[in-house]
Amino acid sequence: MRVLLVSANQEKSPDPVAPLGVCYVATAAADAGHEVSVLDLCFREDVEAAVAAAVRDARPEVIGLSLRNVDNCAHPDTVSYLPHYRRVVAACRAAGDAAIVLGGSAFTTMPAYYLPALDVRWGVVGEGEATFTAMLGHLAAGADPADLDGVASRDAARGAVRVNPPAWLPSIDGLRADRRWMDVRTYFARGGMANLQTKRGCHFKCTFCAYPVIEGRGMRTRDPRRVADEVRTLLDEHGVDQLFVVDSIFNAPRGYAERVATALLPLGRRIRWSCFVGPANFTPELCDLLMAAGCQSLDFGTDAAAPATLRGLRKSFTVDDIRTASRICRERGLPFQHSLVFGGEGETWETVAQTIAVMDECGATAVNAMCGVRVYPETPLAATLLARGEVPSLEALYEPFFWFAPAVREGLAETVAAAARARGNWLLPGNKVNDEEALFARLRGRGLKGDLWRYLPKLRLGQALAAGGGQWPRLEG
Ligand code: B12
Repeated sequence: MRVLLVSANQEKSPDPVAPLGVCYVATAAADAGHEVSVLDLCFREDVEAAVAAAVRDARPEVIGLSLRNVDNCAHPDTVSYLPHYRRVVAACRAAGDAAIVLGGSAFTTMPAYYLPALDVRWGVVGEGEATFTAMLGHLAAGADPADLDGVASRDAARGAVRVNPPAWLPSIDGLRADRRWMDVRTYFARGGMANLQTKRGCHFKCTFCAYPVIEGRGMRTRDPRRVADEVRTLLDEHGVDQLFVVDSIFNAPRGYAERVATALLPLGRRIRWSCFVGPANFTPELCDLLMAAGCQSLDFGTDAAAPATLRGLRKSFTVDDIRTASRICRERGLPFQHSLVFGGEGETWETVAQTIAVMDECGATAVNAMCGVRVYPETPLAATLLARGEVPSLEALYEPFFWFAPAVREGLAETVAAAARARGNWLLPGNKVNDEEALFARLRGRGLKGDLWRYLPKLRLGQALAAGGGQWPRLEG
């Protein structure tokens, strides 16, 4: 079949993010013999014109629409992307009569919402490679794909939505994301890095997290040699030497990060990369190995640093793990960030103060803090809050919904904002206290690569020096 895949995402904060998932799906569909083209809307201002031109060129029978973000997950400056998605769907309809199939992480977290909200009949939840390809086979043969695993469908006449559970691929080792489907150079220039995946799935039980819904619970890893080959291709064929590993957590399952880093060792001097890690199972040996393999910064998915909140969120590490991991990075001079979510189950003013104090002690390069927990429909937290009557309905979670533990509901955003203001190395995506967005955009424009929060201490120093009439420190790329 003739297939057009459209990446709808236009968010450029904190960086434009290359549509890796679309590349995986496009490669699988092309390998299965379909005629595939891709339209990436990220840098396109005239959505209607871009869609019309792509449809004119590709004459698609099916348009696969990739929806990455539901919202920016940030409170109180919340952005919902639904109006933009409506515009893209309308543009697809105006341009032709191809069947539309929705997919992507946003769609997977709430298929029962998106199909009616966008008035679309078909969708795919979870991994797209096998399901979308099977669906195309059915549609080409005039068969009904509604029974396939991972297919979501909507009967417009009856208004009923059916969502079949995804059949997670037992192995992801044979998958490829052919980069010919994305503009690697533009993303490198404007986003400062390329992206790469080494595993899928998350078996952790954090109550609020949608990763197991999006990627499945079972962790499936790639052969580290294939990962290294992919990095080599990005380096040699695309000239990209800065990468972000998009795995939900890089240092799990136990031993795998070591194997990937070992495979990357021969490239260690030529590449720079970053990833999300957990504070548990983070040893000096692992840190040394990561750095030798080119790792230049780490983002810890810490969420909280008080025992009661860690328990409430069902995190699988302790405050001591956070301290130890921080010390290991600090001693080696490896830039690191802690990402936090204030206001979760078990949060009180005392735990807020504990978390802030532990952060001060840890000396992180940056702290990225969200206020209020974005509750996703399929998560354990949603089930708990619905059972306790603390959210009005399942449907209420479709629109950006942030939950605050009762003890800190009033005044949390102000308290965290004040903490951030007093420190200067804290970033609050939902509250423009130390608003780095414009500054970071300028730094990207000057060609700086990789995670820009690495530069925060120097930026603060620069601001202080400039205020006193002194010279800015040098920021290397
Ligand atoms: C890595 C990551 C980041 C990195 C990206 C770095 C980079 N250069 O790539 C950083 C830190 C920059 C980032 C930022 C943000 N992120 Co983020 N991120 C992720 C993460 C962990 C992985 C995304 C990824 O690349 N996956 C790998 C690819 C291969 O998978 P995929 O895109 O899902 O595609 C598969 C399927 O979805 C499907 N599929 C995809 N498209 C299509 C299309 C069709 C037609 C079909 C059939 C199937 C299909 O098939 C693909 C292959 O199997 C996800 C969580 C997760 N586990 O998914 C969050 C996630 C996507 N991010 C999220 C958010 C909110 C953001 C931010 C808005 C946060 C913020 N306020 O700054 C920004 C937005 C950035 C942007 N420009 O869009 C949310 C989105 C949900 C929501 N609430 O909206 C997620 C789901 C995390 C969460 N909170 O649950 N993110």
